[in-house]
Amino acid sequence: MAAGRRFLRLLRTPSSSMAQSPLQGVPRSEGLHAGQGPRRLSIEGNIAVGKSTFVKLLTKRYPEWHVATEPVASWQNVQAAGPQKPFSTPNSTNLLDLMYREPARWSYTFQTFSFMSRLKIQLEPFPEKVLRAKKGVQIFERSVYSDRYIFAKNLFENGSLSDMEWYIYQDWHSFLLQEFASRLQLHGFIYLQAAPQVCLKRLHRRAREEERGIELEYLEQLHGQHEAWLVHKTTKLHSETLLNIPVLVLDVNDDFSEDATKQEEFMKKINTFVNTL
Ligand code: UDP
Ligand code: DCM
Ligand code: MG
Repeated sequence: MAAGRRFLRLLRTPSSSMAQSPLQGVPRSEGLHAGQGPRRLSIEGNIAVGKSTFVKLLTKRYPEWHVATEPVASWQNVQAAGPQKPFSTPNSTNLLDLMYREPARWSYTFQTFSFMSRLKIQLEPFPEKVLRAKKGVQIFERSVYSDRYIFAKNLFENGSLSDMEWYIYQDWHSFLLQEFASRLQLHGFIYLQAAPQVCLKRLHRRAREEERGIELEYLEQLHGQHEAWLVHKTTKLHSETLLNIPVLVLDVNDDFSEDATKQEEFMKKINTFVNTL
């Protein structure tokens, strides 16, 4: 089944309707930038844009930084006996696969699970090497914010989350983010930006089995969500703090994985960016 086509068919909110005041009715919250502790950044970007490839480069260049990769493997192997589908074993379920096969049934379940796995990672204490460093840096591959403002929001807009599910999701998401605000704080986003066509090409190159039905239209929807949130700043957010977190946009349309000059250019930009945070 073509997941992208299915998502698109269900689309009920035109993206132009997202052009609203980003903070309507939202309480002001305190800034996150006080203090001189480690700086925490998240790498954001569309599916298969090159985030994991990019964080590998960062790990090589900055071994003293701590990098937390996206826990996709745990979403592909949930320790619960589930519906017997391909890619699931008797004692585990591939939730990523279920979501792409039956988005209306499994998207809410997937989004709660992926959020919880992300929350646990973001709440972990700073590793020793980060605390020891003069300017410790922690990098996350995506964040609890992209879970909501990219994926869950998009799944609601294309009809894969019901009104009730989206309401409940936002309710607990806002509550938990408020409860854990100080421990979840991020100081910057690095947005890897590329055309959806480029992401599709890389998605095919990676050939992750569960994603084989994803079509260009779905990547276009997600691209629109990234642009609205991180570039145009038109996405309605739960807190002003989030709106004010600095964003570094890197154009990764050209392949960078084998291009040392390009990599050097990115590393310089990141170094400058981190030093301003
Ligand atoms: N890739 C590539 N050129 C690049 C960056 C990535 O060919 O400049 C490939 C990479 O080898 C992988 C696919 O694109 O096969 C998706 O990359 P990655 O898993 O890093 O993307 P993510 O989903 O983490 O953003
Ligand atoms: N994903 C999702 N919802 C989230 C986070 C991720 O649907 N909140 C999906 C998109 C990709 C996979 O999980 O199929 C993450 O892989 P990637 O790093 O390639 O984007
Ligand atoms: Mg990745």
